[in-house]
Amino acid sequence: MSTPKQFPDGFLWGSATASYQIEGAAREDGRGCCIWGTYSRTPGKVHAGHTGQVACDHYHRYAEDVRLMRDLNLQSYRFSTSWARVMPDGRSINRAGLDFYSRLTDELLEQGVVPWLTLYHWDLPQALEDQGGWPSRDVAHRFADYAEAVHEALGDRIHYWTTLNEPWCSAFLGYAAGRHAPGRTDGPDALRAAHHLLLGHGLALQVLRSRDPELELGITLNFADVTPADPGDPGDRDAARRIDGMSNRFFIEPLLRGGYPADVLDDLRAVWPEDLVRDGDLDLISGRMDMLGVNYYSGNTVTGVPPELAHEAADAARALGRPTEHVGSEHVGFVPQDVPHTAMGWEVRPHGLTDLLVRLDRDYTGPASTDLYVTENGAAYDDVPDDDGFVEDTDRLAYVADHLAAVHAAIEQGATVRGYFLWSLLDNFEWAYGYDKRFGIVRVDYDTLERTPKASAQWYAGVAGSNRLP
Ligand code: GBH
Repeated sequence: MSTPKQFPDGFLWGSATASYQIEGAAREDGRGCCIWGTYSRTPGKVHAGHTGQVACDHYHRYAEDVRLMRDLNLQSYRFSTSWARVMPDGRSINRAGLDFYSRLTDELLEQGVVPWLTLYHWDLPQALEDQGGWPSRDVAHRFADYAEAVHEALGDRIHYWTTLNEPWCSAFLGYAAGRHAPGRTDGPDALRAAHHLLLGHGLALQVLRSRDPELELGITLNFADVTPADPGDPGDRDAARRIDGMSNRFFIEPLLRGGYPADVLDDLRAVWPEDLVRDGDLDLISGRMDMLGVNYYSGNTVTGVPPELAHEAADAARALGRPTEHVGSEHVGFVPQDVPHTAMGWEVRPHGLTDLLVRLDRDYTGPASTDLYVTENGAAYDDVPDDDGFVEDTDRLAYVADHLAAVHAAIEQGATVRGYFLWSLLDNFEWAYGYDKRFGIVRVDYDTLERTPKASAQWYAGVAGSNRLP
């Protein structure tokens, strides 16, 4: 018998969702169209032609969902606001859209659940994509205006504000690989998007800070556990440096060290737009953050070619014309490991989360006195409901338990981790996979829209209620 793992006092237990993935009501109360609406209606882009038109119908069922959170002992709820609901054309304010988030916030507070707001979880108003999207610098300024509008409506009741969710995905899956909305495949545009997302973060941070110095402000990034296939092989080590550079350091370094990593800029020199970064941008981007949100799911073992041949190999990969998110490192190979996988095909690598949190604290957030929160972690598995809709999801439960043990280990090693948000509260629209992949600890029956907590939810309620891992 091992002893239960106790978490620090005040550790924040929550769950997370995102607007486009759960709300539905895509045409209600003046909501504008967003890039995921357009993308999901484009044949061949999303599994089985699924869209977010109805999703979990959270827009109408939010009160029931908040009660569910309370019943599950959740202390905090991380949700995102839909820019196109608040600003249907990306510019002018839609009062009815803001009212929904106001009702949601009131309901959360009434049930004793701390609201944690994310301003952007991938659903750019289509009108702004039509004007160039994130590769266009103007969108960063529009984002700051949007942040101001949301703060004007909710700032009196919400303390935790994160600007962006996973800008890596928006930039590289959306504009380089084309596997996410808006489905474009242009390397330099993806880099423009990445920089303008960060700039938008910096501008929004400045607006929010000046409106209320008491807010807890930050951003959420996705991180991957990257290891070389053969640590003794220089090509493999270089591949790991590159993928770690693009997936992890490309965003964290401008935010917390004031500049893009030199080795990554070097990898990108053939595609980096010369005029992209203007004077003052990096000062804005590196504005003080109170917290960093860490999304962690998995990682990769990578292999390269000898460094002297890397550029040739990248050219060859590009010439094959297969769009990839790994801009500038097209030649890197991914070596599947003989470990358990989730239904997404992602490797289960809990130890990577300990290493990541310890590294972030030591190299980035610790020195800056920025708190770490795990803002997403969870897994999709092929759930089998019984006749009552109950799912005995031992696999998901084990995934979460192992990753919570990894978080606990990082805290024991000194990392300042203040909370954990499980992805996700509900089964929902899993982007390009539609409703085919289920991440919820609560099952959603997409015919009746009925919610049924799974075994993992009951278990997680126990953890959240006792502040310790059994
Ligand atoms: C998150 O993104 C999103 O924020 C959320 O909306 C989504 O529903 C959820 O995850 C589940 O997909 O390099 O081995 O880690 C996930 C971001 C980035 C995670 C790419 C998987 C590739 C596998 N993903 N990553 S790995």
